Amino acid sequence: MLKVNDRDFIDKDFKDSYSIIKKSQKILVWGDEDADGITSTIIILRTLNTLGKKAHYFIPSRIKDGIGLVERKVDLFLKKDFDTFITVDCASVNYELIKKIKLSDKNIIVTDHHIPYKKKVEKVPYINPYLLSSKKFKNLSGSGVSFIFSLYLLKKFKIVKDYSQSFFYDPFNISLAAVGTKCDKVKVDKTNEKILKYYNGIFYHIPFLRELEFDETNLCGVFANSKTLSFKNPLVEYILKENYKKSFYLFLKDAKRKIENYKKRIEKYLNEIEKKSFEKEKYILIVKKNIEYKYTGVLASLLSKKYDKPVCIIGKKGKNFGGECRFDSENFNWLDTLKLFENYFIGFGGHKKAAGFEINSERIYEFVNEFNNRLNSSK
Ligand SMILES: [Mn+2]
Repeated sequence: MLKVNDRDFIDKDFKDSYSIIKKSQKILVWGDEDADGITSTIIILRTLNTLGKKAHYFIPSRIKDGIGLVERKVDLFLKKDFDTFITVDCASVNYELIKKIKLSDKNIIVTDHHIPYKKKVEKVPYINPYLLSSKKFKNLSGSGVSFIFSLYLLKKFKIVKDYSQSFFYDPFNISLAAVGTKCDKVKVDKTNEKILKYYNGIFYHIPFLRELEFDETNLCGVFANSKTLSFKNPLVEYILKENYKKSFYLFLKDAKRKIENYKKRIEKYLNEIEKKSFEKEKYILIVKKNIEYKYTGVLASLLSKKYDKPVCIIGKKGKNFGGECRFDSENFNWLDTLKLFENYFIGFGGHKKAAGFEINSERIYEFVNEFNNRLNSSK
């Protein structure tokens, strides 16, 4: 069991969150479309339900809306009768939209584990390990943050007497926190170790996962690939309603099959690509016209780790081609590197470690030549 005490919740943000939730009539939980985002959403919804609070959720579609608070959807929800937003696993960096929500006379509580780069917005509680005092919370995933927040709330609302009762109050929530922790691949420190102990519980709470012989990889895959469709997220819907009927079984079966196919595809492409040797190159740039764009990021990431070099893979993207470039190193910047070639691109963007571009098929070989001339032929 994870042992916490009042000192772990000493920051004013906890108390302020409590006051906000206490007077809230209708809450919107704003999640994130990945494994710890989805599990966080369910954890907070279950907790609010225990507290007797009316709550709904929204998980933006990463493809259609983006990540975190996104203006179009914020505007839409500001028109509805929610008086409080609670973000989970996101929004630490959405300063302007947080201000917008505050200006509309609504409350917002940010719960997240991503690094904030500026000062917090005034009068907004942030439950974020980077901003909290307790060192125990340092490496929590988004779902870990939601879970410790729920430990606090259950005691504060006097649903339980102490934190150990809080911990075991909703065993499903511990398992969900463990799934998010595992799938988000956060550092396994003492706190996370204690949460991860309850990982196997998920197979008891959702017996279909056991029947369908899910393992860690495809379990994380299913939680990370539950896509929002017309404001609903299938996995959240099934789990929250504890609707363990045939349709849920079929949903899981289909999701597992898709993930396994994806994995097979990736392995096949890696085999094809690695027929060539990359020992000499400083930068690896590969054009694979038969590979669909959606695989290029994962492939580039796997290869860059394996060869410890910057890697870019170009694949088919609609009627054009798209490249995804990866390298996890502090001394390298893919975005700056791509800027050198921007004349070749229809568009490009990203950040240091991951960037991408779109290119017209006629220009690919010109680009590849110049890329190799400038970056791979020297010495
Ligand atoms: Mn997340």
